[in-house]
Amino acid sequence: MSAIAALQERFALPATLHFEAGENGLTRAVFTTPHAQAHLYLHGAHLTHYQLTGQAPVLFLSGCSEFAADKAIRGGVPIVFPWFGARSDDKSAPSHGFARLRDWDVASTTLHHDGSATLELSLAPDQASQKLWPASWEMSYRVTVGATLHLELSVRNTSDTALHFEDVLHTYFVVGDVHRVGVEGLGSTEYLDKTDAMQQKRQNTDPLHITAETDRVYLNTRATCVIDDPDLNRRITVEKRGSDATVVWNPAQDKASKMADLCDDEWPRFLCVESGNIGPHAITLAPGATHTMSVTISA
Ligand code: TA6
Repeated sequence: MSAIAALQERFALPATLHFEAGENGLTRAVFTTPHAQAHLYLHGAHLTHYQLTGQAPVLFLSGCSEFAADKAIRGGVPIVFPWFGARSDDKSAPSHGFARLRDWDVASTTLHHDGSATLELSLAPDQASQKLWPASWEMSYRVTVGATLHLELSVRNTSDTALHFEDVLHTYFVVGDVHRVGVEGLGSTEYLDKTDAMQQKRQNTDPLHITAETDRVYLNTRATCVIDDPDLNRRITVEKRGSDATVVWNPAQDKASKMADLCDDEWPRFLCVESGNIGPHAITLAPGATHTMSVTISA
């Protein structure tokens, strides 16, 4: 029996959730619920598509994304773990950690009374991850697709020593034109400006308008953010729990032109509003403890 047939037999939810070969033959789960459709690849437990019936897609997916075993998918919701960005002590280590490069296992599927569905996936260390980051841990990721999108990422420390890590749900949102949206919720918030040698600054305006390459790690914020999009005539709400940092990123023309997995004309049509625990907000987990971060997206 093929791997997909085995997943179908164990976890498919008739008329709501099935497994199939997606881009480049990578296995994906396809959600079809009364309110929304979604795709999630087992590669990286990477949610690549979420679309409410009758609306433009909420998640951006690059048309030039490589769906390769050793590459992260460009767009959707990459899972960043156990470090954010480049590893300071190992330049050869993959950017944003290894969780988004690994094939995750399906743990369970659940159909709810309102027609929404939850897919739970799990990840544990393997030889490759142990070489990069020798630690004992277990991750679970629960994705609930319905009138809202609910993402819940848990990390459990299965060792007898403290576990120190960063985690981010690095969400790419579709926008009509990044120059015309406003991001609400980060006014008066301190941030590290990655476009200006990580200078710590304070955002005095609310909403934030994107006028150039923007790459900011906002600190000490549990705020709900809203992307107000006049072109698509919608407001995307990003609510979070268990996260003290928010990242806002758009590469603009110059950086985008250097990204092989982003097509030339795509960069004005996405904005990343990312929820996580980075730098001063990295997590230190006691032995046996679990940390859960959740994000609820509505449009
Ligand atoms: O979250 C913003 C950021 O850290 C940017 O600096 C940029 O590197 C982006 O992530 C994408 O990183 P990636 O490794 O997916 O190309």
